[in-house]
Amino acid sequence: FVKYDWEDPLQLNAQLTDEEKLVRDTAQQYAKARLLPRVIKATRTETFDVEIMREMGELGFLGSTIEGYGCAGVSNVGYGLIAREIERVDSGYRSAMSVQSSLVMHPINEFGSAEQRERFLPRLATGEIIGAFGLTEPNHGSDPGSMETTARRDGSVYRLSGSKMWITNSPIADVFIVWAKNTEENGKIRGFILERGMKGLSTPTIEGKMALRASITGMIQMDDVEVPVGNMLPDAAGLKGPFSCLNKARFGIAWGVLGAAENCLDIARNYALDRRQFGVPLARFQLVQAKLALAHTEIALGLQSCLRVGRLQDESQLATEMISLIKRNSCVKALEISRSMRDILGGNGIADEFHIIRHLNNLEVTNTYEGTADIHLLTLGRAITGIPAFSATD
Ligand code: TGC
Ligand code: FAD
Repeated sequence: FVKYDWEDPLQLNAQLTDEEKLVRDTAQQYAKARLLPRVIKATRTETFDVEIMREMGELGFLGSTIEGYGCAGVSNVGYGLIAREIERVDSGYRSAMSVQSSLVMHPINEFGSAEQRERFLPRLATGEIIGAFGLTEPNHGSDPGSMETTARRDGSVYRLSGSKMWITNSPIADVFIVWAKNTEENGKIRGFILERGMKGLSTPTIEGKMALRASITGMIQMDDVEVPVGNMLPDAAGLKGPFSCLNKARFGIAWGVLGAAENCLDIARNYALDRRQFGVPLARFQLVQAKLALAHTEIALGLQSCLRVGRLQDESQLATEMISLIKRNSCVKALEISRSMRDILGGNGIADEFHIIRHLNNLEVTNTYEGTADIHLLTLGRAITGIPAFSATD
C-alpha cells in the first residue's frame, strides 16, 4: 500500500498532464496573490474591479480552451482546473471568468462569422473588452424557451426589444450576447451581439445582493435597439445555441464550486486543530471529525467525476446529461459542505474574515444559476424515464 495523502486522496494530481499542472499552478498562484487580498473589501463594498479581467487575460484564463485569437488552447480539464483555483477564492471571480469564456467567447467562436471572430475574440481574450450573456428574463428563468425578447428585421438592421434580468457583468460589459426570438423566422431563437453605446440599450445594476457580492449583476434593457444584420450569430438557431454555451459554463461551475468547498474544508480543519474546548482541540471530537471526513469524501468523489467528464469532452464523447449530473452534484455538495464547515467555526463562522460564510452565500447562487438543482434533476429524470416532466401539461 501507499501512504494516504489526505490532500490528494484519489491521486488526482497523477492523472493530470504536465501542461494541466502548469495551468493549475499558475491559476493557484494568481488567485492566492492577487484575488484573495481583494475579496473581503470587494464583498463588503459590493464592487468588482475590472482590472481583474485584464489580469486574467494576461495569464491566458479568458477563452482558455479556444485555439487562436490570442487564446491559450488548453484542454477542457485545464479550464476546469482554472475554475477550481479561482473559485477557491470566490465564486464571483470564477463567474466573471466563465461568462467571458464560455458564454461570450465560445458562442462567437462556435457560431460567429469569421469577421465577428476577428473583431471580438482578440480583445475579449486580453480582457480589453468585457462580455455578458443575456438569456434569463424577468418572467422566464428556468424556461427560457418562453422568452419575450424579439428581434424584428428592418432593412439592414434588426430591432431588438425586451429585457434580460440577473445578468452577470452587464453593467460593465462592452458586448452582450443576447438571445431573442426572430419575428421573420416564426420566433426562432437567435443570438445577437449588442455593443455598448447602441441607442435604446441600458444596463442598470441590481443592488443589494446578499451573495456573489464581488461580482456585478444587472439587467439588459432593450428599447428598439438597432443591431446591424452583421451582428447576428449566423450559425446558432434555436435553443441549442444558448444551451451549448451553458454546457461549457456548467462544466466550469462543477469544478469551481469544489474549489470553494476545498477552501471551506481547509479553513475548518485548521480552525479545529487550533481551537480548544473542554480542554482539547475541536479536532479531537468525533462529531467534528465526521464533518471533516464527509466533506473530504464528497470533494474527492466530485473531483473525480469532473475529471472524467472533462476527459470525455476532450475525446468528443460528451453527453449533455453528464454535465447536468456533475453540475448539480458539485453545487449541492459544495453548499452542504460550506454549511457544515461553517458550523465548526461556531460564532466565528459568520465573520467574513474567516471566508466560509461568503462561500456559503455564493454557493446558494451556484445552485440556482445555469439551471437550478431541480432543473438538472429533471433533465436526468427525463434521460432515465424518457418522459419530460418540466411542464404540468404534455
Ligand atoms: P428542450 O426541448 O429540452 O430543448 C430545446 C432544444 O435545445 C436542445 N438542448 C440542448 N442542446 C445542447 N446542450 C444542451 N444541454 C441542451 N439541452 C437541450 C434540444 O436538443 C432541443 O434542440 P432541437 O434541435 O430539438 O430544438 O428544451 P426545454 O424548453 O424543454 O427546456 C428544458 C430545460 C428546462 C432543461 C432548459 O430550458 C434549461 O436548461 N433551463 C435552465 C435555464 C438555464 O440554465 N439558464 C441559465 C441562464 S445563464 C446563467 O445562469 C449564467 S450565470 C453565469 C455566471 O455568473 O457564472
Ligand atoms: P425560476 O425559474 O422562477 O425558478 C424558481 C424555483 O422554481 C426554483 O426552485 C426552480 O427549481 C423551480 N422550478 C422552476 N421550474 C420548475 C419545474 N419545471 N419543475 C420543478 N421546479 C421548477 N442568467 C443569464 O441569462 N445570464 C447571466 O449572466 C446570469 N447571471 C446570474 C447571476 C446571478 C447572481 C443570479 C442569481 C442569476 C443569474 N442568471 C443569469 C439567472 C439564472 O440563470 C436564473 O436565476 C435561473 O435560471 C433560475 O431562474 P429564475 O431565477 O427565474 O427562477
